[in-house]
Amino acid sequence: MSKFERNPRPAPRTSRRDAADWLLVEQVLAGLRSTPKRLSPAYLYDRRGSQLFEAICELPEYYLTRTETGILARYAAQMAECIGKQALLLEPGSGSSRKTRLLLDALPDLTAYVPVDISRTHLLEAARAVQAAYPRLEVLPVCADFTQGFTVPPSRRPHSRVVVFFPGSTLGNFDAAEAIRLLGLMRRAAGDGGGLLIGIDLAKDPTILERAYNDAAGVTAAFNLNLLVRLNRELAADFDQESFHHKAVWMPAQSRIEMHLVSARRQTVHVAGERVEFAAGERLVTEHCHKYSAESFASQARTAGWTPRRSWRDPRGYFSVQYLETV
Ligand code: AVI
Repeated sequence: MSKFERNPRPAPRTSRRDAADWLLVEQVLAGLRSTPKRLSPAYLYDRRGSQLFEAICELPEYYLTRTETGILARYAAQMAECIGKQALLLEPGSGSSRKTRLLLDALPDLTAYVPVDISRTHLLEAARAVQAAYPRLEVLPVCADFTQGFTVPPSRRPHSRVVVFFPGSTLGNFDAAEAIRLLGLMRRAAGDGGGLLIGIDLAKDPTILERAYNDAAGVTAAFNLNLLVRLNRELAADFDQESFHHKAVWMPAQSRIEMHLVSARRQTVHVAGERVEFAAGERLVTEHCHKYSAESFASQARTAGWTPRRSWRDPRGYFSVQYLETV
């Protein structure tokens, strides 16, 4: 039985874990009470969700990972030139650190690599693998939620500058104000003279975009629907997976793909002891994936204190990796 079944709205308790659970219940319920109903995309990434996301990155329709990897592989030497010698590389949301290796290969004199991830097991596993592959590099894993800010841990050797590496177009999952706040946190972590190397997915033909988020094999659908499984397990909810379907739609005015779970019929769902009504066809918004122009990204970055210095694209112009500095 879930701990929320008997006491669906627990009063804040003493431990940090209980406080985190309380926050989760309150945030989920607030999202389900809003119009349209909306949940944070962070909830998509439980263990199963993270596995499904890894599978998404391999899909033929999901061009993002492959395209960005291609850009990094082709231009790593130029990126390394921008980063300069004896830098410290900080990677928020590092996950498997797979793309990072392309950079590490081009940066033999890096002072330290600081992967930051909320999943301790994942983080330590990836950090161990990087350490084994680059034995002379100091690897300093930090287990933290990067959206709350980060501190750079002390390294053995002094560094010339801190460079934040934020690939994957993860910034696109944040709405404008949040994205600017996040870029500001990175600016603070990098300090004066620091850099940011960031992957940005570009706006393109909506057919290509909608296909990338509505794949034929149904992996993105499983990823989205897994959120309901998580709510059933962790918040004593009773969502019927069969009564919702996945849909990803391009919203031109906002320049974003929205991931929806659409209610197939009129229904009542219970979540942490609260009744939630869904009309037939009503959507629950689970993720925003913003797509940028060079200008729209540069404007957000400038607002957060970054100056664009250099950018690289793939031949089709689908994706861009950008290097920015603090001055
Ligand atoms: C993690 N993030 C950059 C992905 C994206 O494309 O916005 C998440 C994702 N959602 C569905 N497919 C992939």
